[in-house]
Amino acid sequence: MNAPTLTDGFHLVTDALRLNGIDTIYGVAGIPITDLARLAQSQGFRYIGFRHEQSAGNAAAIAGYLTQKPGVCLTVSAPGFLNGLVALANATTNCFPMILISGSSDRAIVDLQQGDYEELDQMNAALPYAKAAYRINRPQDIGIGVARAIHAAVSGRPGGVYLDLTAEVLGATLDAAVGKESLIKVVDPAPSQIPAPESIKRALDLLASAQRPLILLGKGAAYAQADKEIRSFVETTGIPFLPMSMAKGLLPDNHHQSAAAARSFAIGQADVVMLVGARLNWLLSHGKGPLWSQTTRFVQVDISPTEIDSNRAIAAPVVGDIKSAMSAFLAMLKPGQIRPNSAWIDAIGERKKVNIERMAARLNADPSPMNFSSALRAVRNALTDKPDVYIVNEGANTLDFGRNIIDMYEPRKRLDSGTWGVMGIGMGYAIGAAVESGKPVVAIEGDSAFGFSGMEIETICRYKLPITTVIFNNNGIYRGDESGNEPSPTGFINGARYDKMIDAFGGKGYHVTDTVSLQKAVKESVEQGISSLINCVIDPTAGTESGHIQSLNPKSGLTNAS
Ligand code: ADP
Ligand code: TZD
Ligand code: MG
Repeated sequence: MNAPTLTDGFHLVTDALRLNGIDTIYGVAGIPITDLARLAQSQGFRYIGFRHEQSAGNAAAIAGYLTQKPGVCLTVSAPGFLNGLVALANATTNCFPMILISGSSDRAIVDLQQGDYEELDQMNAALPYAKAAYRINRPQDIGIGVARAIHAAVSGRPGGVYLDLTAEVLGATLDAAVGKESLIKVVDPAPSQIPAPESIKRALDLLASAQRPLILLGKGAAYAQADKEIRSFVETTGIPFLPMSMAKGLLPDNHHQSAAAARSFAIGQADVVMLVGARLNWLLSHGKGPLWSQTTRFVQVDISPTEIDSNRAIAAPVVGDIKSAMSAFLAMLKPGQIRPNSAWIDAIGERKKVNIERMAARLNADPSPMNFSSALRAVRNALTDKPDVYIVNEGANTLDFGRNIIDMYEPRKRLDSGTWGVMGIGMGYAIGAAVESGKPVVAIEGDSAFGFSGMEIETICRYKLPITTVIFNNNGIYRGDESGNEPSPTGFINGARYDKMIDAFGGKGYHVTDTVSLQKAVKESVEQGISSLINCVIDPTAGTESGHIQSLNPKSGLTNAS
């Protein structure tokens, strides 16, 4: 009798991923997953090897956001896993679906804490930071483990899932036929969640009773890929809308119903606000304080029932997925049922005009050295005829000015520091966006922000990705004008030439000190689809501490601090 054909854990993992349509892996190789990465690549997976797991994880997370399929990050045990965990936690916080797969050491030794190579109880370390965490202990469970991870990542509110693969499981063999039988192709892992018709009616009635309604679109709305339905609801009702930063472009920023240039006014004066895939967290002042009126009533469309009433009372919760919810609104809406007061539309229009005029003076100035406004104007002008370019943006002032000045015209094109205001997502997000879309990316980076993932420019050059990284170099965190005997806590080397870094890897470096050269460099780099790094010199005194969120810095409790 012939011996049975065998398979092993490595093959079962790639088989299970491929069966579920996963074709890209972002990772850093090493014990015990090097052969898994090699095998995946030899089988036709796109394997993108990074210099640090956090960036690989960030790439996987943004891939999940852009595609609604979980992005996969592969790491080694303990330290590699922990490096990746930051990205997993960030993905969970931002509601992006991703799966962190890490190899782990011998369980028997780990559990008795006998000091194995890279020993750590990874599953339990991941649990508090992930939407779910699973460990696979037997090769015949790999199919189930992968299926559970996919369901957990994309169902309901998406998030990060940790999947632990012991070295033992990877190497273990199994009868190939038994192995094949054990695999699961998941069916409908992110099922439509149809909101109750009475919740739709309640919300429409509330909106119909409003004089001054406002729609607030968040990145959950962008993630939902309900672009047509959202636009149709906004345009049919005529309600002014405001995008949160990553929802910019869901409707174009130059849309006549956008209230972005009158944001505080619109939020403060609205009598009914409809939140669509946006949480009332710190980014919206928790719905409290001077920005908000205490009498405003809310509609909230969200897939997570426990989000409702988390910060303010929600008069009309609509729990369901946004695509189903917006379709249900459109189906139930009667012609002319919702009509914002024309005085409200006019007041927003007036306010927009005044604010845009006020901003124009600052935007059109040409100081030397450049400041944030003038440099961003140059980047914006380089991209006006290129709406399909992805924008990645992080930093403090670089982020705050960037959000306001760079207009977006297409959905899911703006990727930024997000819910945590985290630094370090830049190169990972840029690589993930370029790999998934094949489109050019412009990463607009504070010099500090860039430093967190800057080594990945080697990765960018190695894979010849069309990523233009623009470093807003003001010599430090927030600004760079402090001088003293020692380097200040926020200062960096003055006049650093970041552009020279990319020379080491064969990319193109630019050093620019004026808006004309900046605009030209961005345009050229994007049009040629090259990997480039633009060192953009910004006035070191131009930034403010903590950008627009200075108020979040704690103040000393000592009234007469000595
Ligand atoms: P922003 O930072 O842009 O305000 P948040 O990340 O705070 O956005 O909010 C996103 C919200 O969208 C989360 O509460 C999440 O539960 C919700 N969400 C994500 N995907 C969907 C979906 N497909 N349908 C409905 N709600 C969703
Ligand atoms: N570490 C991490 C992971 N995230 C953070 N948000 C911070 C530290 C604190 N931090 C900010 O909130 S913004 C910022 C840091 C270090 C950098 C700001 O400097 P920059 O941007 O050079 O990136 P600007 O343009 O100089 O303001
Ligand atoms: Mg800086």
